[in-house]
Amino acid sequence: MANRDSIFAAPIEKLGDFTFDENVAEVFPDMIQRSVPGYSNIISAIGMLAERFASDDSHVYDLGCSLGAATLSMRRHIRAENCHIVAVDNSPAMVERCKLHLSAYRSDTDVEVIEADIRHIDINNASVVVLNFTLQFLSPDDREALLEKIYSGLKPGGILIISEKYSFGDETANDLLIDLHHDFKRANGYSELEISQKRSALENVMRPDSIDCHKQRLNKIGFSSVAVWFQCFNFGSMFAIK
Ligand code: GEK
Repeated sequence: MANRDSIFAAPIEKLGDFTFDENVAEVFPDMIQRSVPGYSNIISAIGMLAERFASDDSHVYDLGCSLGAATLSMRRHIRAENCHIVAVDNSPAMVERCKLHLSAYRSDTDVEVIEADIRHIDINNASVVVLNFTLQFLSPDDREALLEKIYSGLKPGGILIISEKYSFGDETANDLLIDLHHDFKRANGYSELEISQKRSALENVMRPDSIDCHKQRLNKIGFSSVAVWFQCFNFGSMFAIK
């Protein structure tokens, strides 16, 4: 069984910004399952979309791959020949564990795990690009530049799958969706202290955009078909096709 996340269970005197360090990597599967509504459904659907969109002799990117859950799901589903998955994360602890995790399963689709900043890697000949809860950790200025780079690296007909936590312009709706998310965390065994300390630690690190902001930015860059295909409370996932 995965190690249980108790990072914010005891009072922390000096609460710093959240980082993807060794402690987080160790409990990550438990943390993301209990914190992100719909995470497992999204991971399964990423595999289904990759099966449809991955083309022969192309690259598939998993940007901010953490322990490689999306990569594993895609690798299980992809039928295309000579498809190469590139999984990227800039946390050494995540990359080390991701490599171990992936090597435990056998597949015909090869995977390369790279420790790098996704803002600085080359993206080319791509049929599928996944940003599963990663874009939200970049500064607002870096988001558009990364999406432009992804657009130019995608083949025509290629797909970007982008899952995020959203903000909502209507204050009542926003507050209600945040409350429902906190209820979800309570139901999954997180205490009030854990919820509030995690919220503070994420405050400077994660600034969610609205669904409209995502759609407008993707359309402006040139993506043709942009749609939300999943939403639960203030979390969701979109696709954008070139
Ligand atoms: C999953 N996709 O399980 N360059 C590379 N990696 C980055 C960067 C960056 N600039 N910024 C953040 N990361 C995964 C879950 S988690 C989401 C993604 C979450 C990495 C960071 O190290 C972390 O592993 C990941 O993005 C975000 O499907 O924890 O809410």
